[in-house]
Parts: sequence; C-alpha cells; structure tokens
Amino acid sequence: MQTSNSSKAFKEAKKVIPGGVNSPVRAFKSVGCDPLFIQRAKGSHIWDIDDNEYIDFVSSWGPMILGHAHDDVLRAINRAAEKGTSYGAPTLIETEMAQQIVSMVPSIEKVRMVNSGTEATMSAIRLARGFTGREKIIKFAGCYHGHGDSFLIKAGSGAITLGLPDSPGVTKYTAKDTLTANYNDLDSVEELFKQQKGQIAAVIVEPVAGNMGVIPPNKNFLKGLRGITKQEGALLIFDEVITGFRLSQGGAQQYFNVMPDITTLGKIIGGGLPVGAYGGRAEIMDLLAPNGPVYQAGTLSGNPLAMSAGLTMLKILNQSTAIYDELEAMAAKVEAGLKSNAADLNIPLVINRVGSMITAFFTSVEKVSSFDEAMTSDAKRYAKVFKASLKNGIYMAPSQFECLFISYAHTTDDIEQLISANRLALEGLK
Ligand code: KE4
Repeated sequence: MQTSNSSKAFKEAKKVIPGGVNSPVRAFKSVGCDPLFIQRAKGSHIWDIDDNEYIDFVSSWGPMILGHAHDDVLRAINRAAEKGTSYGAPTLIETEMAQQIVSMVPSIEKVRMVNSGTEATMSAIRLARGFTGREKIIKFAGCYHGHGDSFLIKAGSGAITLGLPDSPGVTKYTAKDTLTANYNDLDSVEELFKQQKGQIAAVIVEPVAGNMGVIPPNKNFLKGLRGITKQEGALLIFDEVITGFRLSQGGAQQYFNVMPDITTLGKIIGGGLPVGAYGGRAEIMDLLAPNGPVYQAGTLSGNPLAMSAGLTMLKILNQSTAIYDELEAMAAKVEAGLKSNAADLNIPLVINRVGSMITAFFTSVEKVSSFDEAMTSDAKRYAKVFKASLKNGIYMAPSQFECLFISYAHTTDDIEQLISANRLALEGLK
C-alpha cells in the first residue's frame, strides 16, 4: 500500500496550516506516521488520495452513525443548498429540528443550536453559572469537552494523545474555577463540594467517557452525581456530544435512565455538518438571550444546510430501535472477536464497550474504569497495531485514547475483516 500522495499533501499542508491539520488528533502524531488525506467516502468505506480503500471505524469521530454520504442526507443538503446557504434569520427547519430533539432527548424541553460541541459545552457552563450565580465547575480528569478554556484542564482526547492535558494560554484565573474529580469516584466529587461549599455551579461529565478511550460509568456513578448535584444546588451537565443519539434514540440519559439538567450535543446531530446544541428544562434555557440575561450567539447557528442534514439523520434514527439493536449486535461481535484474538495470542488487552463505542486498551491491568488505569496503556503497542491494521485496510482512530465506532453501514464482512486484520496485527506484536 503506497501513500506517497498523502505524504506529499501533508508536507504542503504544513506550510500553511499549523501541524498540517485543522484538528490535532488528525495528524497521526501519536501513531508515528503521516496522516492519510481522504478524497471520498461512502457507507462504511473511505478512500485516500492514493486510491487506497479502507473500512472506516473512525466515522469522522462519531457523526457518521449511518455511514458516509447517506443518500437521504445528501439529498436533503442539496435540496436546501438550492434555496441558499445561510440567511441569518429564523427558518422553519430550525423549529422542526428543535421539536425533533425535544421529542427524542428526555430531559430537553428547549434547545439552542450552535456550531460545534465546544460551543455547546462552553455555553452550557456559562448558562449554569448564570442560573446558579456560582462560578466553579467540576469536570473529570480524562474527559474532554472541547477546547474551551475552562475544559483544557486534565483534558482527554487529543490533549492526552499529545500529552497536553493542561494547555498554555489558559489563565490561572480561569483554571482556578475548574475543579477536577476522578471518573467513577463519587468520593472525589463529594470532597470538592465539601471544600467549595456553595461555590460550584455545575458538574459536567461524559456519561460514558469516550476521550480517554471508552470508560463506562460504574453502576451508581451517574445516579450518584445526580443525587449529589441535587443536594448541593448545582446543575448536572451531561456532555452527550458522543453518546447523544448513539447509545439510544435518547442518548445516554435514556440508556441509563438518569436525567441531567443540561445536555450538550454534537457530532451525529449535524449529520456530518458543523452542528452543536445544548438543551434542558425551560426554566434554565429561558435564561438565555434574547429572553434572559445569559448571552450566547452565532452567525451560522441553525444553518439551513446543517439542519437539513442533521434532521434527516435524526428522523432515520428515530424511525426504529432496530437500528440500535443492529449496532449492538455488530459491536458485540467486534468485542468478542478482539477478545478471542487477544486470548488466543496471549496479548494483555482490556476491551471496554458501551453500545457501538469500543476501545481496546493495550494494558495488563485487570480493568480500565478510571483515568489512571487508562493511562497504564501502552500507546506504542497501540501504534503498531494501528499501522498494521491500516496496511490491511482498516482505518481506526490514530490514538489509544479514542473510540472505535460501529456504524449502521458496517457489514458482517467489514466486521470479519476487522477481526482478522486485528489478529494479524496482534501476531505482529509477538
Ligand atoms: P467539537 O468542538 O470537536 O465539535 O466537540 C468537542 C467535544 C465535546 N465533547 C465531547 C464528549 C467530545 O468528544 C468532543 C470532541 N471529540 C473529539 C474526539 N474524541 C473530536 C475530534 C477532534 O478533536 O478532532
């Protein structure tokens, strides 16, 4: 497999784009090879600019749950584009989109559209601070909520991958208002509320951690957070940018039956176009301008093309739970196949999966249910498996600390190819 055109393109890109990419994890830095430049995608497959074909398990980091270039989504975008691309004025499809989200996400009575997951989480904590009149927030080490200043403290995703969990440029005054607890450790949360009595506006959490690799919530973790925040008069924010519409039609809050005060959304909601959103009870959301004093705005928020793509996707997902049953069955097959490969070859591996979100941690610890346990992973081993899999036509996240996503477009044959490529890659570790 030759990828010389991608390497040449990367060289060119680095002359005019910092690091040659518009988002750090795309640079393949932690897997030690040049990134592939993609020319097109359809269904579960993508092609790079050297015409190599791969089965895609990155799914654009989550949005492509129905596969790439879905015919209905493309049709919707084209139809919308013919009428113009942006008006900066209210449109009927924004109301329709909001009604769709309200009908699917149990805790949301009102929702505001923005343009990315980062914008959604930044706005959600501002709203929580405005609603409670408090200034501090609690996040969890290893969780990633986008690149807003308040979140780049012990952050996950690319920040871990590149070893930059606390970014320069975040002022000490901002950092002092972000308290960090440990995922799956309710005591660490209670301790912070004790120390900072009456000062904490919100706890923001990925209901299933996806940015330190997949870490499921322990049995009472989410319910425990709900209880502590209620008792302390703080808001609970579920960052469902990954889990929203992925774990079920109502996301993680429906899957685990725990209701947050504010939910942030992204990825799937845009059908591959730039969309984020945040929503919650009307009494909270009505604090937002122009109704209330909490300001948030966006030139392209609710963009008609993005709404058309996202609404089409949500309507398909909302048609039947059979899609989620199918995703579950395929993902369970992947989990079983990877586990049996590792057992046969005696390679220490911990596989975490919730629905169609999977991570294989290259570590010999018994379980990975915390940030510290995730950090015992051997990123070099992951890199070797990543590159060997790529050579066998499997495109996975170029980082140990991300998710492998199963989409509705994946076929049994795709899954079998993943499992056999993984076996070859593990054999290469021997
Ligand atoms: P965006 O601003 O990238 O749309 O969303 C930020 C965000 C917020 N919350 C969660 C739980 C997220 O996972 C993300 C973004 N996820 C990463 C990958 N895990 C995006 C990939 C990238 O940074 O290029």
